Amino acid sequence: MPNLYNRFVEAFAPRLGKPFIVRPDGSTITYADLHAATGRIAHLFVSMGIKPGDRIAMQVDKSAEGLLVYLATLRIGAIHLPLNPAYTARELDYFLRDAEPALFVCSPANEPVLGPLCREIGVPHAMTLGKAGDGSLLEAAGAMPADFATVDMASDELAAILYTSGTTGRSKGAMLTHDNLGSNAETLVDLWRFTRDDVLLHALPTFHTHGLFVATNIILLTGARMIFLPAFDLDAMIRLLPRCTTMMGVPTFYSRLLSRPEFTQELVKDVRLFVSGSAPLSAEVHREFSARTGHAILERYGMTETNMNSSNPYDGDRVPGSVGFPLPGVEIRITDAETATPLAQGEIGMIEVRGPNVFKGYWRMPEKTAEEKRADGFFITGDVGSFDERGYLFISGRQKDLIISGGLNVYPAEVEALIDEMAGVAECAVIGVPHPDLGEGVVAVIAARAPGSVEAQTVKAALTDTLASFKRPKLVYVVDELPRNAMGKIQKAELRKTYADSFAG
Ligand code: MLC
Ligand code: AMP
Repeated sequence: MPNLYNRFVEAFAPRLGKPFIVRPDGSTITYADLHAATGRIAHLFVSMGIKPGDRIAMQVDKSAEGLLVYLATLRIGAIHLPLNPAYTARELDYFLRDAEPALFVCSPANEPVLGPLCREIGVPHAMTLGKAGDGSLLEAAGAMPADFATVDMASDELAAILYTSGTTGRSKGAMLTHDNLGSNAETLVDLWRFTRDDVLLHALPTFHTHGLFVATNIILLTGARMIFLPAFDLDAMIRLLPRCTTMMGVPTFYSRLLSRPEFTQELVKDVRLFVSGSAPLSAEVHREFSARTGHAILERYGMTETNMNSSNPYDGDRVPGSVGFPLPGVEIRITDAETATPLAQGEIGMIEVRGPNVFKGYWRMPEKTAEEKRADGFFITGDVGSFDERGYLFISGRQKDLIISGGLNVYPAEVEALIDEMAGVAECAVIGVPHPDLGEGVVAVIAARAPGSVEAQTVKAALTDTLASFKRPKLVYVVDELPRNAMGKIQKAELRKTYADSFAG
C-alpha cells in the first residue's frame, strides 16, 4: 500500500468509467484509461531494464500524457524527475549528470540536440513525448499489456526528485518520498473539502510541486476530475471557469483574471474554492478579488522541500497577507536565525517546519541536508515570519537571496555568476523589484570595467542560450560602481530601493 499509486487506486477504483482529465476540446482520459495506459508504460519501463530507485527524468511540454508517465514511474517504484521545459541544454547537462537517470524523456523537437547530449553523458535511454501524446514513448508502450502489478514500496522510499536552485553553487535535488506526497495530499483533501464531485481548473505547469503534487495528487485521491489546459491561457480560463468548482494558481493568475472585465461574480458562481500559493498574494489583490467575486482566496504556504506547510482555514477568516495555520500534523516554529532559539509569539524570525511533509534530504548532498535540517528534524525554510495572537502565520521576508517571479524561483547567484564572466563586466548584482504582473521582476545592475566596456543589450543576448528565459533579467542597468557597505559587501537593499520603480506604470 505505501506506493502512492496504490493510494490513488483505492480512491479512484469506484470511479473507473469517470473522467480524470477533460481537455479543452472535450476529449477525456478516464480513470480506466489512466490505469491501463500507466500499466503499459510501466511494462515498457521494466522491459527496458529500469528498476525501483532508478530516476526517470522528463523535460516535455505540458500534457496529460506527461502525467501518465509520472504515474507509471511510481508504479514501477522508480523516481520521477520533471524538468522545466524552459531549461537550456547547458542547464540540462548539469541535471542529467547529477541525477544519472536511467531514462530521459524529451519533446520530439528537442531530440536532435538532447539525444546526442544523453549519449555523451551516458544516459542509457532517451525517448520522446510530444504535446499530443506523439513520440517514441507511447508508440512503444502501445505494444505492451495493460495489466501491471504495482511494485510495493516502503513509505520512506523515493517517489520524486525536484531540483531547486540554491543561494550558492549547484542546484539541489529535493528527495520526496511516497509518504511525503501521500500524507500531504490526504491532509489537503480533508482540509479543503475535496470530493469526487469537484472539477479543478488546471492551468499550472506540471514540473513543480503546485501543479504536480498539490493539484494533481488531490484530484487522484478523490477520483474527481480536472479540466486540463496545455498552458496558461486567460481566455480559456474565463471560458472554462463556469464549468469548474475549484482552481489553484500563483498570485499572477489572480491579478491577470482581475484585469478582465468579464471576470465577474456571475462567471464563477459555481466555484467553491480558489487557492493561491508559491509566492506572496498581495492583500490588495485578495481584497479586490473578494469585492469582485465574493470569494476570499484561500492562501497557503509551501516549498519544494516540504510540500504544503500552512493554510488559511476553509471555514473561518481567510486573512489577507497571512498564510494561515500550520496544517494538521505539521509543526511550525519561529526561531532566532543565529542561535536557533524559539521566539515568542509576535516576534519575527526564521520559519522552521517539521512533519511527515518534510523531504528526506538533498540528492547526494548529505552536507547540504545537514545544513538545512536541525538535529530535532526541523527544516530551516529560509523564509522569515511571525505568528499573530490568533495563530495566523505571516511571512514578512526571506533570508535566502531569492527572487520569485510569477511563482518561479530565480537565485541571483546563478545569474550573477554568468554575467560576472562576461567581457567588460567588473561585477554585478541581480535583484528582484516589484513587478505589477509577476510580483517580482529580475533586474541586473552591472558595474562596467571601464566606461562603455559593456552594453545592456549584449548582456541580455549573451544569456539567451545559457539561461532559462524566466531567469533572464528583464532589465539591465550599467553603472560605474555598485554601492557597498563598510564591510565591502554589495548593498542589495539599496539597489532594490534605487530601482524599485523600474516596472511601474
Ligand atoms: C514566463 N516568462 C516569465 C515567467 N513565465 N518571466 C519571468 N517569470 C515568469 N514566471 C517569460 C517567458 O520566458 C517569455 O519570455 C515571456 O515571459 C512570455 O512567456 P509565456 O510562456 O507566454 O508566459 P505566461 O504563459 O504568461 O507565463 C506566466 C505564468 C507562468 C505566471 C503563467 O510563469 C506560470 O505558470 N507560473 C507558475 C509557476 C509555478 O507553478 N510555480 C509553482 C512552484 S512550486 P520571452 O523573453 O521568451 O518573451 C512552489 C511551492 C509552492 O513554489 O508553495 O507551491
Ligand atoms: P520553491 O522552492 O519553488 O518550492 O519555492 C518555495 C518558496 O516560495 C517558499 O520558501 C516561500 O519563499 C515561497 N512561497 C510559497 N508560498 C508562499 C506564500 N503563500 N506566500 C509567500 N511566499 C510563498
